[in-house]
Amino acid sequence: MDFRSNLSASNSIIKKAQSFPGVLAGIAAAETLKQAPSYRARSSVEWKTGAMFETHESIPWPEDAKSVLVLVYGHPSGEPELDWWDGKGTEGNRVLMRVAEQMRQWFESTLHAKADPLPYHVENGGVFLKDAAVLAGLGVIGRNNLLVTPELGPRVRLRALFLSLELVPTGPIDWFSPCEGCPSLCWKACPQKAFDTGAYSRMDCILQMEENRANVKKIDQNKQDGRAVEVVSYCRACELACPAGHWEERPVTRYSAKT
Ligand code: B12
Repeated sequence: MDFRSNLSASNSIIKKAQSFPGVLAGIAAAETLKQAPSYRARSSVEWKTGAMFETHESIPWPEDAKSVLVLVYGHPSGEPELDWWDGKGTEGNRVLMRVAEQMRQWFESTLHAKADPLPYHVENGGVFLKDAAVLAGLGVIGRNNLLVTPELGPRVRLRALFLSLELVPTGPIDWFSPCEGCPSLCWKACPQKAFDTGAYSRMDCILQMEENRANVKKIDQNKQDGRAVEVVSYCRACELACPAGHWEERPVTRYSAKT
C-alpha cells in the first residue's frame, strides 16, 4: 500500500470509529508499541488469582498485527454508572466492546483486511492500552499514572483492535502538558497515599480495590422490575481530582492521521 492510500485509510478508519457517539480513536504502529515503557517494565505482583500480567510476554502477537486501533470512551464524572462493576463487567466497557465489534465488521467489509478486537487483559492477549493510546496521540501519561486526554482528562476507558494494515500513526502529540503547574491534586486525593514516594504504588492501589470489593453498593439498576442489583464502585479518586479536560462535554472529533 503506498503512502497516500495508507494515509487515507487511517483517516477513514478514524472517521468511522469517531462516528460512534462519545468515541475518540487513534492509530499506533504495533512495532512501536512493542518497545513502549509498559513492555519494558517488569512486575510480578500477586493479586488473588496470581500475577496479573507476568505472562504477558509469552503470548506472541499475530504476525499480521501491523497497527493498533485504540478506542476511547468518555466516563464523565456525571455518569458514574458507566464504571460500576456488576459481576460481569461495566456498562462503559460493554459499549466499547460493541463498538470494537462493529469496527471489525466495517474494517473487513470496507478495507478487506483483518481486524481483531483484543481482550482486556494483557495476559489474555490484550495490549497495554495506555501506552497504545499515547502512541496513537490520544493523550499523555499524567502524574496519576493514567492516560490524560485533552477532552476528558483521565476520565476515559480504552479498548483496542489489531489491524492487519500498516497505517500512518495518529500520534504521539507534543502540545499537551496537563500536569505542568498542577499542585498534584491526584496525589493528594488518593485514599491510600499511593503516590507518597513520588511514584505510583500498585500495591497500595490494589489494597484500595480490595476494600471497594468488600463494600458492594446496592442500586436499582433494573428499571423495569425495580430489582436491586449489587455493584462495586471502584475508586476513581486520582482521575476525578484531575482538572484536565472539559468535565461536562462529550468529545468532539479532533484526530486525523499526520502527513
Ligand atoms: C492491571 C490493571 C490495573 C491494576 C494494576 C494497575 C497498574 N498500573 O499497575 C489495578 C487493579 C491496581 C488497576 C487500578 C486502576 N486502574 Co487499571 N488497568 C490495569 C490493566 C489491565 C493493565 C495495566 C498494567 O498492568 N500496566 C503495566 C504496569 C507495569 O504499568 P503502569 O503502572 O500502568 O505504568 C506504565 C504506564 O504509565 C507507562 N508510561 C509511563 N509514562 C509513559 C510515557 C509514554 C510515552 C508511554 C507510551 C507510556 C508511559 O509506563 C509505565 C510502566 O513503566 C489496564 C488495561 C490494559 N489492558 O492496559 C487497566 C487500566 C490501565 N486501568 C484503568 C483504570 C481507570 C484504573 C483505576 C482508576 C481503577 C478504576 N476505577 O477503573 C485504577 C488507577 C490506577 C492508576 N492510577 O494507575 C484504565 C486507565 C484509563 C486511563 N485514563 O488511563 C485502564 C486502561 C483500563 C480501562 N478500562 O480503560 N488497574
